[in-house]
Amino acid sequence: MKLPRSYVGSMLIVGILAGCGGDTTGPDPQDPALSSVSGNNQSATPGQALANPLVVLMAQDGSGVSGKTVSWTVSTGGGSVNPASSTTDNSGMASTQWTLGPDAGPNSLQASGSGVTGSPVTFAATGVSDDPAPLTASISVGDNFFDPNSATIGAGGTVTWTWAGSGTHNVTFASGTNQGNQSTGTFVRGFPDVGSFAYSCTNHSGMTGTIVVE
Ligand SMILES: [Cu+2]
Repeated sequence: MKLPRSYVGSMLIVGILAGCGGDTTGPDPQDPALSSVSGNNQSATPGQALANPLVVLMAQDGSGVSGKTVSWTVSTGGGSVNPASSTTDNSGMASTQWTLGPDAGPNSLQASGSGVTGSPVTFAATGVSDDPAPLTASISVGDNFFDPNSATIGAGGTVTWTWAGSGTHNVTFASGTNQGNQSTGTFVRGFPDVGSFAYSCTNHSGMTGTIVVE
């Protein structure tokens, strides 16, 4: 859109006058400004603390401002912060630790200060549920190794070993059901209890494996 020259000129004058102190509603341009430094967009298990702290910077004319209070308030997700209020250090930085709420999904938080521009600063984080361990695992019995030699299952799950090599091997635990020597076929064992269960083929030194039950 092309505006008449006289209109543009008058708008410029209005703008300059407004910049000279006519505006009393917003923060003054010379006020310190709050901005995000690090910690945004992390994820963690619901109910757990994020790995890294949230950090904001209070700056004025390019320099950090110390001794300013920053308030940290959880907006959504139902988590918590510690501390809920912190004071900027000599470099103008303030930080807190954010523990996410109990459910998977988005969480948000605001860092705010009074009499500063850029406030509040919004942080986001995501609660991500741990994948439950699978209830089955398959292990190949080779010559002379178990592949994989470590497997993780949920309590109550089962593991199936399948003889894939040409030699004769067994699956021997310290206790519970074992499989004697064979050169073909399978062996299935259930694991009702949490723990780490080592086993071996007693025919071959170093032919060992572990079942981890979570
Ligand atoms: Cu063996």
